[in-house]
Amino acid sequence: MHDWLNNICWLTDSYKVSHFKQYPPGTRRVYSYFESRSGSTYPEVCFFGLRYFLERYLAGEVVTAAKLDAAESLFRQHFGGDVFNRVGWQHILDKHGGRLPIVIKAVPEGTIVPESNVLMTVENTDDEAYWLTNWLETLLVQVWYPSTVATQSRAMKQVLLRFLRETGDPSLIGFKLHDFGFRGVTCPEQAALGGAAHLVNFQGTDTIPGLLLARQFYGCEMAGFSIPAAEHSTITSWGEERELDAMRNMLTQYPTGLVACVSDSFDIFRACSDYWGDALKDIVLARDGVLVVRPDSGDPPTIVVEVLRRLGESFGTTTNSLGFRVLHPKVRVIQGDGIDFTMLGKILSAMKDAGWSADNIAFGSGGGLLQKLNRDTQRFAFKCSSIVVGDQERDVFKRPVTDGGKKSKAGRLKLIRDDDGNLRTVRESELPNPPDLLQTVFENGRLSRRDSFDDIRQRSR
Ligand code: AOY
Repeated sequence: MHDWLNNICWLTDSYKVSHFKQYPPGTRRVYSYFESRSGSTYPEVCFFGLRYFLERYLAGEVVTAAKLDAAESLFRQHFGGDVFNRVGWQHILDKHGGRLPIVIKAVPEGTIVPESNVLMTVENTDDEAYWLTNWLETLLVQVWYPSTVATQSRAMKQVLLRFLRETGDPSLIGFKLHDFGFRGVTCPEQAALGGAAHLVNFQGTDTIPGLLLARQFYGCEMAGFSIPAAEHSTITSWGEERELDAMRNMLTQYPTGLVACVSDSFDIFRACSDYWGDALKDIVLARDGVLVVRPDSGDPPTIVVEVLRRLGESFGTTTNSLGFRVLHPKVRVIQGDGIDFTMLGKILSAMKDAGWSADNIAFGSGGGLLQKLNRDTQRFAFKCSSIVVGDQERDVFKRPVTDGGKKSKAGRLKLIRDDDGNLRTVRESELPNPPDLLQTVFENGRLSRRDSFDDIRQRSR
């Protein structure tokens, strides 16, 4: 029951079921590649997540007689006729023991690749399975999602690092952007992929499935960390007249370490000035730990600066060597409402303009981190660039007059580092040197040794 989707015969688009009859007669090889086309939102891509798709859906003896029977029956109803290539799939079962006769090469995960370069190539290894290469497009292109999350989270890291360098301490970067996104995605599998992708660049997360994916598929024992934190229900359930007691309770229940408390349930300004900054001030200062105050409504740049002003007024500040103010070390702020790439820069700018170091704040991001993006954010596409028909190899490409930005590359491709140190896509035939950076990750059902999460993080750094 839990494995109801797990059949490669139906992890594709319906029309692809019909494509085996549509290639030129005599086609023996179909070679396709995956890229982030030019004009993407972020100029360089962090490639991440392929191992999950390969191991979860494509590795091993994925074709069985039972799965072929089930697919044949489904497609007979779906198409109202015998469109399904039972003979072709039966060949994979009989001749290859149900392992896919495909070779996939890809850039190592975590590599930062400028847009418009090959990231992955796919080709059949058995002449009879020429139709299988692009059957796999649908599933393989889904790597767009973890790659786009990793790409955008890395771009947000660059913004944070710029402000930390200008106003504070860049060594704090690992916990400056916390993943709040689980509830805003469509399903636990997406949370796992997006959550793990964010952890390529950061160490703070509340998205538990991301940890599990990093552990299960990339061998990372514990990829991310969190702290005790309030939500509105744990504060508002005390009633407005006892909000102060709710906040005091947070400090006494967690007498040491970091603790975060959402503070806008009724009046964020009263909470900062009268509760944290007055009634509870001595407890906060006596605590062996850090109180993190969380506003959660209003115009984020305005509210953050005002919260800092009030906390600074009550708890005091110091001025760092760069000339920016830092709150008393027992008090910090986390802004988790409205955070996306654009808002992050606006808040940090407003803080800097008001003389505040970025050291004072961390951010939480949910929808803006895991959901407010799509395949067009990085213009990801998978296209055939070469075929073999009979004994003739031919270039394949598209070049629509209606959109020059959609033209695709031709030929068998490799990714190289050129003399200037830049990554570039050239034809495979263009000389053995420099060497191809694409590595074989899947060959006839078998996976290559996986990258560790640490290696992936190191590449992205
Ligand atoms: N978590 C830091 C630890 C996490 C959260 C998760 C949606 C945290 C809040 C916090 O401090 O306030 C999902 C919203 C918030």
